[in-house]
Amino acid sequence: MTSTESVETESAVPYDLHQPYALDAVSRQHFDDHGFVKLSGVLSPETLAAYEPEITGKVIELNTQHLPLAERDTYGKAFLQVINLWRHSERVAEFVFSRRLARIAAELLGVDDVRLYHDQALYKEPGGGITPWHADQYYWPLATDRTVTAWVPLQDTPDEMGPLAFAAGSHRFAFGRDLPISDDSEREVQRALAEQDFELVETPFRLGDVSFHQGWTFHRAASNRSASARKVMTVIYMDARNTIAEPTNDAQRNDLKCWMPGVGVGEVPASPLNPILSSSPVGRGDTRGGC
Ligand SMILES: O=C(O)CCC(=O)C(=O)O
Repeated sequence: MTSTESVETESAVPYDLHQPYALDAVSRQHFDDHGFVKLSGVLSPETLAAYEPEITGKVIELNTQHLPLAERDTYGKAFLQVINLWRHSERVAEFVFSRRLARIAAELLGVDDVRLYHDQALYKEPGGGITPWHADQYYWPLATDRTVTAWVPLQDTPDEMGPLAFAAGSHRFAFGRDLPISDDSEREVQRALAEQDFELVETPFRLGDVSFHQGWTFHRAASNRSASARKVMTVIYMDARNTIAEPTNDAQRNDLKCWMPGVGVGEVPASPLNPILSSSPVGRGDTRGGC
C-alpha cells in the first residue's frame, strides 16, 4: 500500500457493512455468464435506513440540476446524478468504503482486490424519465473489462419506480459500445439487442437487494411512475491492478482528469481518490484533487 492509499484508523460502525457476505458459486457463475447478478440480503434494512438520510441530504446539497423535468434532455430527465459523495461526508464514506460490497465485487471479478473508481447517487425523481440503454465502460479509460458497479437501492424498488434492468449476456456484445447515454443509444441498442434475442431481466428490488453489473453489460431503467423518488447509491469498482488506457472520447478524458487526477496512460490509478476498498482499513483518507 502506498502512502496515498493509506486511510484513517478503523472507526466503530455499528452495522453490517464490513462483515463478509457468503457469495455462492452459482452467483459467481451467473455474473460470468450473464454480466450481472442480483443478490438478496446484502445489506440489512437497518443499515440502509441508517445511511439513507445522509446520502439524500448530500444529494440535495450537491445537486446542480435545477431545471424542471420538462425542460431537460433525456439524460437529465433520467436521474439526479451526484458523484463522489464520500468526499463530502464521513458518514457517506463509511458506506462507500463497505468492505462487504468491495469483497463481493472482487470475488465476482475474480481479482485479489478492487479500488474505487467513483461513487454516485442516482435519484430518479417522481415522473423522472427512462435511463436509456448503455454500457458504462464507454465512459471509462481503463485497459481491461475488470470493472463492476454495485447498484444499491435505498428503498423497495417496484416496477413502477424504474428498477435497473439488464440484457443478459450482453457484456460480450460489441455493438453500441461507442454510444453515450442518449435517445440514440436507447433506440440503436434496443434494436440490436432485440435482433440478437438477448433476454431482458427487469425485476423489482427488495430493500437489501444489490445488483452488480460489469462495465460492458448493457442496462437501462424504466421511468419512475410512482409518487416517490427512486433513491439509489452506487459504487463503481475496478481491479486494483487495472491501468489507464488512452482515452477514446471526451467523456473518458474528463473522467481521467476528474476521478483519477494526476494519473497517466499506462499507470495504475492509485490516486488519493481511488483507494483500495476490499482489504484496506476503514476510513476516508485523503479527499483532495479531482473536480
Ligand atoms: O440508476 C439508473 O437508472 C441507471 C444506473 C446505471 O446506469 C449504472 O449504475 O450504471
